[in-house]
Amino acid sequence: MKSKLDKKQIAAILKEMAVLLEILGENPFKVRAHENAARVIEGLPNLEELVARDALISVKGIGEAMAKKVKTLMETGELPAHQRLLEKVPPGVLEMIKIPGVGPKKIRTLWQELNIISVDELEEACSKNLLAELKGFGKKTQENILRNIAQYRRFRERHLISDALQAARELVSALSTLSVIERCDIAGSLRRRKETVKDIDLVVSAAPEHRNDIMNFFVSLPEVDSITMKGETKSTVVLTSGISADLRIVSDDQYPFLLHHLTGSKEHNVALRQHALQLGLKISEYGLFKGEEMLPCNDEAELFQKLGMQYIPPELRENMGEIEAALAHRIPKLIELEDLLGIIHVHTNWSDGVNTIEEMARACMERGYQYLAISDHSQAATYANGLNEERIRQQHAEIDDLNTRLTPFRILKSIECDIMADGSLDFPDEILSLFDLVIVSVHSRFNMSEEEATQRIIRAMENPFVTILGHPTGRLLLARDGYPLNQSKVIEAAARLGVAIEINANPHRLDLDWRMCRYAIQKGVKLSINPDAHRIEGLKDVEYGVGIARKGWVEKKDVLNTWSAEEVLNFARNRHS
Ligand code: DGT
Ligand code: CA
Ligand code: ZN
Repeated sequence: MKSKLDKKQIAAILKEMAVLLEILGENPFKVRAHENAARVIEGLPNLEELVARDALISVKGIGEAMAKKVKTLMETGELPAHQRLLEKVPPGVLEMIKIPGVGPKKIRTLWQELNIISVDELEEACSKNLLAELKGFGKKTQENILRNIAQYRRFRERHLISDALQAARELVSALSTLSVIERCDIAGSLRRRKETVKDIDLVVSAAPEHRNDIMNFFVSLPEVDSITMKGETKSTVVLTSGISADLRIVSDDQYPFLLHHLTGSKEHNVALRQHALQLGLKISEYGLFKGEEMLPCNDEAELFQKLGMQYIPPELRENMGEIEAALAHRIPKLIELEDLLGIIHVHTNWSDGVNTIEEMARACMERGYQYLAISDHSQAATYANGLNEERIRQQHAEIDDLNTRLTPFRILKSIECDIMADGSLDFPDEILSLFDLVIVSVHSRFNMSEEEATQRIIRAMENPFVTILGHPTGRLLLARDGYPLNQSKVIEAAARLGVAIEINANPHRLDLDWRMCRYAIQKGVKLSINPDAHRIEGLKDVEYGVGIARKGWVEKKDVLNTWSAEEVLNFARNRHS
């Protein structure tokens, strides 16, 4: 049987049940049973196998009833007991759990005492000072909650690129079934591959007589939840995913200008218009004009050409020097997805991943890669079932065996080694020397000063067995800012020490940030575009990492995993031999 949910998803449902039970004021033992089970399950390396053998009950912390629940979740993807709880608690009440500082007990009080059933109502109550006198709250808590609601809103207004890109591509492929549509593209920040986006901007060209039909088709697509605005040339809808999408329709001769305008960024547009004015030209979303005369362009490339400059790839359009570079014909040839020869940094079921080493390796082979570096967690990461020395040796034996069977494909032995609070590493050098390459990352003690955190990371990179610094800032997009870090100093140290820096391509991270990538490559630091995949599907995330790299002006030569396995091995060895 293939599980419908992975262990993270199952644990998330159990955690949510614990929260719901506590909000409902149920037996604390029942609450704790769900919390414990969630924690235990997250750490199990072989959940699927245990369930298949009906052996989950033998695991400490899992009772008979809980084992049944987990089995049902695996087999069906849902659980009646969970559904029943959801019916008892209004969605807005549960949503309040997302506000830091607001736990289940507080939510229960707010709901029971003040009848608050949404984040909006909670905010209103705070501004009316209603929480100041409430038992278990007080003035300070009230202020905290207000601040945290503001931050929650700020995050919620934007979306991860992965969610938006998938939704936008589905809309484009639906629209593309209409034969009356001549051209159709994604524009806006999504086309520029910003790390998060406010909305989806789509552009279509078609003859005027077809506009109505196209708009009717667009607003009645199954993924549309509500229509914000419907007009003949512009409509806005909200998708069921909560992302809002704009569609603009123009005639085909105006298409390149509207596409360019809506791709932005606003700052790029303003600067480009400025440049056009110097040539006696005017650009707008409607066209390129010399006086009253319109200068036709077939596509964006021709538009840039008529402005006397090189084509500027969308990712660079942030008014960060791209216009000057295009005028001087110095736009670099940016890295492309096809340039990646190997995958570095994936987790397997040896630590907190879902798939086996062999499954991950075969998935990479099918996708045309030449090598895969397995980087499971190290022993300090107990929550993620990190590997100790003994398990490392066992894992290496398995990799050696697979390598003889899968050749010429190559599995590299790697580890995502925790950086301890003082900047030392989770393993001594004798063990680090067993690996082909070592990634080091921070996963604990985020509450350091900038100075301390920076020193901690630099100290870790000084170890000669370190090959790559993983997700340098530790940020989680739309959820958590990174620890304060002097990124310039870290980059300068990486350059001096010959350590590569990861562009963690997981859409929740995209860390190193693109704004710093450019500084890194200027300093000669190699970047590594890594999916940090915890399951096969995660491998595709490298696409987002490539987008971020392109935004950072990164070329093929700057990226470690555009090299052959042998070259990557040499890079790692050169640091300590
Ligand atoms: P977002 O949606 O916040 O992630 O970022 P964008 O860049 O997609 O922004 P959006 O959706 O508000 O507008 C799409 C594009 O339209 C934007 O990149 C450039 C263009 N645009 C919007 N407002 C202005 C403006 O006031 N002046 C100029 N020149 N262009 C604008
Ligand atoms: Ca947008
Ligand atoms: Zn990590």
